Amino acid sequence: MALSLILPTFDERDNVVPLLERCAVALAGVEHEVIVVDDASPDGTATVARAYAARDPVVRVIVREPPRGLTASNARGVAEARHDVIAWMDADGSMAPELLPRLLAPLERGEADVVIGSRFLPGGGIKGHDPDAPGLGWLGIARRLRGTEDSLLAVALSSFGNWLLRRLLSQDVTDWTSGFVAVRAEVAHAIPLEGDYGEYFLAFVYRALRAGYRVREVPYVIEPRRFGVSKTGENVREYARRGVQYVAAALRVRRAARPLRCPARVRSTPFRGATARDAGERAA
Ligand SMILES: Nc1nc2c(ncn2[C@@H]2O[C@H](COP(=O)(O)OP(=O)(O)O)[C@@H](O)[C@H]2O)c(=O)[nH]1
Ligand SMILES: [Mg+2]
Repeated sequence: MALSLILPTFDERDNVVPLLERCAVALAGVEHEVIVVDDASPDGTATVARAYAARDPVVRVIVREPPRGLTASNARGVAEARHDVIAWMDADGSMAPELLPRLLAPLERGEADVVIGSRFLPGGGIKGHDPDAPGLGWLGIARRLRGTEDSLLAVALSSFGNWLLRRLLSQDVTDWTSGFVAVRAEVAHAIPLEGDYGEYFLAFVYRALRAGYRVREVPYVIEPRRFGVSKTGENVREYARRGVQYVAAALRVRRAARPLRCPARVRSTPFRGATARDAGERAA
């Protein structure tokens, strides 16, 4: 089993090389390639990534033309992937590549088709969570986020959003917005990544579940971003816009997957004359 790891980047100049170095160590025992998909970052991410790739032949750097987009970048990575397992994760250093072998294990054992890194399983944790000192709850999280590039508001909204998504979609998955995942290549090719930003993830996982693929989660603790800024949002208005995008995507995939009305019930409805209203009611 060999791995294609996709790293989408936009303005991650100070994060991408340290991450590539960590990937090389974490994946030393795994046949792999790393595909950096950069959206022509103005900060020169592609330049530093290419300088690294010149020294490490398993790393490829793809620079996309505008318009930029996280979903389109991950989809491009999937299209370029050569191996039988495909994984993708954020490239800001918040997700530990050291977790990758644990994501791959259930795929290797043939026990799963999709393995998600989850912040919400026991043993996992949101940004600012300290597994060695979990006390103080949100107060401790707020304190530990100070001096990082992540905000308490973003972390709280992400937790609330996932609570809501578990109710809208399924409790079988705890982290519907993870974005840290390893999948059998067949699944990634069967279920295209669709959307604009992070909402592609919940749609992908929901469709995979509905298609009968085996979805597993592995807990991990996400780290706050140290360099650069979040592209999810920087203020309440931007988070609200993303939130609406995510919930709309959840409702859309849920609706698309709803089975058609039971035909037996439609047939047993007595025919009461062909008025437009009756026809409308039956079709509803
Ligand atoms: N290629 C590409 N990557 C993106 C884009 N937007 C965000 N990313 C990357 O997606 C990952 C997650 O973005 P991030 O800003 O960390 O979002 P946050 O974790 O929700 O704050 C990072 O690796 C970003 O560089 C984009 O438009 N194009
Ligand atoms: Mg991030």
